[in-house]
Amino acid sequence: VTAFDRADSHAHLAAHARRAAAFDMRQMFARDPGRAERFAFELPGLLVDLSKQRIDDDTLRSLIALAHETGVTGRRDAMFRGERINATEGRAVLHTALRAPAGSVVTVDGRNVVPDVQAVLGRMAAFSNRVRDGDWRGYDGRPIAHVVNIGIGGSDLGPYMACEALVPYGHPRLSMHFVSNVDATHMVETLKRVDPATTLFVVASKTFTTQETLANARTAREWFLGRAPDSGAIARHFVAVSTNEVEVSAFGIDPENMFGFWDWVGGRYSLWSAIGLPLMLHIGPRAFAEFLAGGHAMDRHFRDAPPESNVPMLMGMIGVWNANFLGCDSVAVIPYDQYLHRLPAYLQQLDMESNGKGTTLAGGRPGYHTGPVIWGEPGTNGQHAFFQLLHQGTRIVPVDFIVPIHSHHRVGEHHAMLLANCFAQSQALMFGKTEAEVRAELAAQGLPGDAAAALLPHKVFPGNRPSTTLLFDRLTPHALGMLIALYEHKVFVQGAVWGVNSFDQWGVELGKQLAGRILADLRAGEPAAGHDASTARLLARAIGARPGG
Ligand code: G6Q
Repeated sequence: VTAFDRADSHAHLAAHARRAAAFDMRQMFARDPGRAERFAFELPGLLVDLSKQRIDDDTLRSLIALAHETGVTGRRDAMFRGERINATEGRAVLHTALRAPAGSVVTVDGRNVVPDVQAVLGRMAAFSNRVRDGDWRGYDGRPIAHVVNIGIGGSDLGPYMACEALVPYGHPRLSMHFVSNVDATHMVETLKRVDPATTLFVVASKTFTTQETLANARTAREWFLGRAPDSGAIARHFVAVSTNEVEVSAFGIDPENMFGFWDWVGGRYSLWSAIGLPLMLHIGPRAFAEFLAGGHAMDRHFRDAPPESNVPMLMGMIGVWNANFLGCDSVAVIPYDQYLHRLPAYLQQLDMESNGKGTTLAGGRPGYHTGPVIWGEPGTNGQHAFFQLLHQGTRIVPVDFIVPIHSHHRVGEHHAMLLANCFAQSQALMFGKTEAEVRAELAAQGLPGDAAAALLPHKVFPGNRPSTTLLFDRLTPHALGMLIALYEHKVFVQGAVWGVNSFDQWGVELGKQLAGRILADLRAGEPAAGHDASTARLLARAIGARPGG
């Protein structure tokens, strides 16, 4: 039994949820003129509108009580202090130190890590400036024009998402490429688009033992050596980002060309560390500093704001409300911004790898659901695809709408149309369309009685479906930093309530182990004994042998 089960507010919320089944947001808005104001939260450059969630004042009060009873704030403070809250790996969790201003103090084992962070940022900045200024040159004397990041998971999703998000700030000479998949297609198709003499490979791996990344890095090196004048050229074309200097050297990258980080940076929280090197190359050190400052601004808010107005806390708790009390299994994240097209994939890892856990910190099984399924695509595209289910399906899927007020592009009416669609979707989810409204509409269209009656139920929208809208001024590096840190802390809050360790990922290990055995079979050209019949058959088929023969 966890604090979540035991909490008085849990029982209260469960009872409250039975009443909430009758909550009708249409009526709540009609009856309460202050609702939009009370449930909207302003941070510099960002408005978070929670008023279209199925909550009332009592819900929020009880959710805050639940956060207190489950020790969210204590755990938050322990994280900021550098305690080893990642218990299963015995590590501190300090992505917040990566964006702490120079001069602040964050200690791990009695050592202030901020100077270490600043030193790496300084090396990254010096290197980025040389590449961006054209001073760092390839083997034939031309400046770098392509950056290929080779990494996977946390060493890919963050820098890829952020580089795409901040294209308007990108260096005009540099094109950014990201190779993650061990499927050779990913590397082959990327290499077709780059010139070895002007390409910088960034091999990004915290451990430098990840199978996919090392395979891709070896293939890239081989390709490069087949074209470069001599192996000395490696030093101008390959850099590494890692915590493992020994393996980096063994691979053939000079530690001079390595940018380090620390075990207290989790992979999916590492964009702010040297893993962000491609982003710094892309947007430059100054804009990268603004990105960090945005993250830090959100850290200060999360650390200092009272729970009643603490946005990550409220978003996290409302997520708990939707997941555990209203029975929602998934959350859709819909950025109305094409530059944020990788955000759903990024948040999918952040949230699902952090809170997709079936064991509590104490080692027991939680008697409730933990992390929801996170998914999404940019709007308006999603509207023409899966929004049907969001509006009329039998499942309730809470939606996060994320949209900037200003676009980077003033082209015709595009942005007004984008905003209109975004606002309309949350309105439609909330309002729905009643039978009476549909009937009146059909009558106005002059549809004959029978046809109208047959069509009527198909055109009704139940409404009362929850969403949050995050409305920010413009997609700047600072705004992106705030947004990402906001979601990190939201995930943190939920992990704390559910009593799970949001910072390990043992669930990815089993597949890796089994893949090792199966790869050995593929190499040997025959399945070893001991596989289940299905796997044995698949293997046999792939190898070209006949099952059992
Ligand atoms: C993230 C995970 C995982 C990790 C990759 C790559 O939190 O730990 O996605 O980032 O497995 O690991 P390396 O950086 O060690 O190659």
